[in-house]
Amino acid sequence: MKNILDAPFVKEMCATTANMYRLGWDERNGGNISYLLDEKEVGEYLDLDNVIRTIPTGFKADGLIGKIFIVTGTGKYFKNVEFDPENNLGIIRIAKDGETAELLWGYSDGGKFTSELPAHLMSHISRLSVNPENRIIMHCHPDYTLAMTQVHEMEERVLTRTLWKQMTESIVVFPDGIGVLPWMVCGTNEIGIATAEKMKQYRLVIWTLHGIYGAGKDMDETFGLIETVEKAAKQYMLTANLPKVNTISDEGLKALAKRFELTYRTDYLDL
Ligand code: 2HA
Ligand code: ZN
Repeated sequence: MKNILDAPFVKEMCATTANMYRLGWDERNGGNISYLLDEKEVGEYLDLDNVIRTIPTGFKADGLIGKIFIVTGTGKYFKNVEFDPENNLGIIRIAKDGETAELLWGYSDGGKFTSELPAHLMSHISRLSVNPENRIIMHCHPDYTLAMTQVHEMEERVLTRTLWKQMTESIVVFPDGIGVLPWMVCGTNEIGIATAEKMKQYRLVIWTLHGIYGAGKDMDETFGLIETVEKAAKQYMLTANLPKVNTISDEGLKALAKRFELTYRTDYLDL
């Protein structure tokens, strides 16, 4: 059996959480990531018949029975993951009943997965129904995105249009736009259901006065989505108090979509 600490997926979790922490996206225990793993690959590192303990998830995820995820731990700090992955991360498999997680590795101090597991697993189900390649759900609290939720209208079309017009890359990176939830209590099945509903049409969902969810096929795609929204939100916040002299027109956005052959939300343009 190979050493699990050498597994590419453990290394990716360590590198990504460290990156996110250093960008200021994950203060204290903020943020969480879940990563759908390939059973064969995990089997090279772990005995899949050895269940360390079982943990109720608090909801049913029948669409994910038998699926294996590596997930950040509840109460754990992203800044610490790279130094002690076995305590701060866990590998879980959704049991046959759909509502129990079988711990295969990690959470070594007796801990468990993120409190946002409902939002993560329900979002995985939504994204997998749209794109079977989806593997990652990522949540964090980036500053400018969060600041924008205090001062900008939180309506999907209006918010997406503002972010598309901040810089050329926006529509290229997130042509499908951004879903928005009003402020809600986090860590509940309710916010999980609402997030997953948005994830049927968006890869990005902003939680007003809380943070952002991103989904993608791999770490780079998912990280890149959030990074680009945060950059556009930064442009907005840096210029929000200044007179706007230049902006990208709807015709300009349409020309970008043509140039990059984007499938985009045409109903988000005024043409
Ligand atoms: O895991 O970010 O939303 C801590 C959080 C809760
Ligand atoms: Zn959060």
